[in-house]
Amino acid sequence: MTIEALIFDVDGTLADTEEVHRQAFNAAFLEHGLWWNWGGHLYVDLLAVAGGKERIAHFVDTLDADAAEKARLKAMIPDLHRTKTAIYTQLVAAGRAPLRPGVERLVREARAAGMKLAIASTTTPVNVESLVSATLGDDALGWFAVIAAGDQVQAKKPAPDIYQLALDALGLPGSACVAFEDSQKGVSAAKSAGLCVVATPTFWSAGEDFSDADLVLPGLGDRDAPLDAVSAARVGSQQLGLEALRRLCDGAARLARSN
Ligand code: XBP
Ligand code: MG
Repeated sequence: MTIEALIFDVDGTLADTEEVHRQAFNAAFLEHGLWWNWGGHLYVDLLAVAGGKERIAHFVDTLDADAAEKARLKAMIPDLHRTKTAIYTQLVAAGRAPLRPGVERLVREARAAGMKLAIASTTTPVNVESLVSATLGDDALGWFAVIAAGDQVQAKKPAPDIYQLALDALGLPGSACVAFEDSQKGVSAAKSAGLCVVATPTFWSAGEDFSDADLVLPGLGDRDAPLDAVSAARVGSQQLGLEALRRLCDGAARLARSN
């Protein structure tokens, strides 16, 4: 398999951002006079719903309130989410969401090898821009040939739409690309779009089913955070590199053809 592009999910994959999102949601609720507070356990459940606006609407549906009150609360969502996004980007700009181990190394390796880079995320585009700028520098936004994010598609993950949008913009088939994801719904979206998928679960997604992924790792590994012994044995190195990716995805393609 010739890998033409690496396509990265953002939240949980480039960086472990969901705690920052959770804090931004709670701060926005307070700012709008809502005494809602999403604790960690509740947020793990709410993350089953992709998209911050959709997540708030789902939460409203769970409230013990009449239809008129739910309609009133849902009418607040656009303003609520704008406030949340403003708070989130401030927290990210302040360095609250560092890249996960191995992400910068692999991005730089792929660039040096002439591969294309893209992003396929459910989060709001300005969140992607703030995270990439804060962690890789302002020039790094130009490293990504395509940034497919948020409401650019109607159907969010696990629908494949955001990956298909990225593939169409890249002019590449899914079979020539590798996706990196942290959640079951993200793995499903990328597999449905025909990509080879590496999953790197976080605390927030640890309990999910990753059996559809072509490879599951605790992280991508780097000098300061090498892979554990079992993962390193599977990858053949202390960190996931382009050669291991090629072997992995060749194997995945052969398996897919034999089924
Ligand atoms: C994860 C999501 C996003 C974030 C919140 O996106 O589902 O909704 O949790 O961001 P990814 P917004 O596909 O990158 O894992 O409030 O901007 O939606
Ligand atoms: Mg994610």
